[in-house]
Amino acid sequence: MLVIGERINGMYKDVGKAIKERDKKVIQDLAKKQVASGASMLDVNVGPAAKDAQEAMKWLVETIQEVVDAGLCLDSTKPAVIEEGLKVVKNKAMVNSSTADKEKLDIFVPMAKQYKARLIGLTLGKSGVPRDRAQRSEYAAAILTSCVEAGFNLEELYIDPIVLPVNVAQPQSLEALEALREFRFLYNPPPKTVVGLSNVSQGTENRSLINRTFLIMAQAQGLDAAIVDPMDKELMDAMITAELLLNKNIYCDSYLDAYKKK
Ligand code: THG
Repeated sequence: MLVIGERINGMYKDVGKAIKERDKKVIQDLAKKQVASGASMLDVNVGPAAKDAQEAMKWLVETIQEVVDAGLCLDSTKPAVIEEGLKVVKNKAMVNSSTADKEKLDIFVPMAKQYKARLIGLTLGKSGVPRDRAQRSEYAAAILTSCVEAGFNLEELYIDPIVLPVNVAQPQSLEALEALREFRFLYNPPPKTVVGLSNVSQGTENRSLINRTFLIMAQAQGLDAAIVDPMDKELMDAMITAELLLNKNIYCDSYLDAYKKK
């Protein structure tokens, strides 16, 4: 599982405040803690409030890189904001994300290719969130077509079925899970997949329990990557145990510790 730490996102109050005040310590502590907890990439999102989003992205990337070597997953809907980050990323970069709209794909696919970055393709169209598993597969096929036509290395592509809060869109959790399975039949080799896990529990009472239960179900459908809070130890232990049971790691009594030392 490619673990992408979600915490450096202006959506979180502490991070939003740190970005506004250009307070490096808050950001660097979160970067170090997430990497120590098992994240191999860190999501970087300036949040909805940042006025100077491009400048804030550059500052975040440089601030994080002062303390960790993790890959960075640049999270914005705006191409200019992502590109500002791509220019300064030293290690592996990930473009998060393009929708399945042709106009967006025509910008983001060549951009990811130029910077040798991974790319997340959201199964989102102009009409907003996908209705069901079939519409998710239609959008996934459009993303795959664009990438193949542009000569983008499919090993670097991750398709996101869009996870929605279970408290407001309950049937969508199952639709997203089934879509993960259906994507495997769209292309050979099957495209990789990613989810933004914490979406599923937004506004609910049992956030951590709902997150880890959904993550394991998604893993059973072949999920390759997830944007998660790696500091949630129960979540990480459940994820590592699911990988063991899916025969992705070799068993030993200390398999939980062994995973984190990788
Ligand atoms: N797919 C992709 N990228 C994504 C998402 C996705 N990036 C953003 C998001 N979804 C994943 N990251 C988060 C980060 C935080 C929360 C949810 C998803 C979250 N935050 C608290 C909340 O809103 O309740 C903030 C609480 C606080 O202020 O402290 O839940 O789906 N490709």
